[in-house]
Amino acid sequence: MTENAEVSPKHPRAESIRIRERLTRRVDGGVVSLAGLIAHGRGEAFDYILGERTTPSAAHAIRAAAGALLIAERPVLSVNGNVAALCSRELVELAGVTGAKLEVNLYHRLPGRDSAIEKLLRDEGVKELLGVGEAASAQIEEVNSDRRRVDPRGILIADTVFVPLEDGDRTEALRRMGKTVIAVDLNPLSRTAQLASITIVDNVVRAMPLLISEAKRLKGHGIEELQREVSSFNNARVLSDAMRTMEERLRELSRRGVYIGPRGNE
Ligand code: PTJ
Repeated sequence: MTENAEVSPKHPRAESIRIRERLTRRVDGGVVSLAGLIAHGRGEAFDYILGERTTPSAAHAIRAAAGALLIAERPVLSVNGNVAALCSRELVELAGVTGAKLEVNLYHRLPGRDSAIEKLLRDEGVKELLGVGEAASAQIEEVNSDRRRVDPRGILIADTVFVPLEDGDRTEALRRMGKTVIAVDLNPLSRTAQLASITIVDNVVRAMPLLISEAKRLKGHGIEELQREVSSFNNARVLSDAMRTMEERLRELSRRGVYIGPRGNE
């Protein structure tokens, strides 16, 4: 059994511990893989350096991502174990606002994981869910993991795919297939971050609610305006901004020798 402790609201890092517990509590049922816990730890480390807040350049990427989802003809939100555990409600809401389909797509497709994730999403009210069981019957040959198994009604024919917390292989393959790929990744150096069309360098827990409100706000805007916003987006610049923020913060923190987070010294 995975153990979960009471988190005191007075703990200076209560929010971070609560997020961890949302993941660890989902290991036993198979939603989150053990590799998912490692991936989260890596993300946390980058989040410390970033300052645990949404930077202006991440907000810019979120705006472009919302626009790209709204102008897409066949958008799909790809769901893995970590995002199901952390943001299933937000995924269902984002799908509703943008008209995107939801598809379960797993790096480790162990027996029962897809249906455990399905249950979480059904509990949040999702009606149509792709990629569960035999429905993941198509293959993207270039992908060297279970992620190659996709739904022929979803990722295979999508023009835009949202891939929060992804590994580089599939991002590369999807780009080669001519799709727009939107990633959320706290590590601006990862292959996914580098290869995606739009990379949101932010914690998925902070980015999802912002993405939903941007999509709601932009929904009333004209398609040409959205297309202009998306086509003028420069992903290399956003990645440079994220690295510069980290560099400047580390320089400042190393001068003081203390950690300063969004709520001050912790
Ligand atoms: O559920 P599965 O089987 O599909 O597997 C999911 C994981 C995440 C294990 C799988 O996609 C994987 O192995 O991913 P990687 O290659 O470890 O990459 C995950 C990336 O997400 C890393 O660059 C982390 O820095 C980043 N990351 C982790 N947690 C967060 C994050 N980015 C944003 N928000 C987070 N909370």
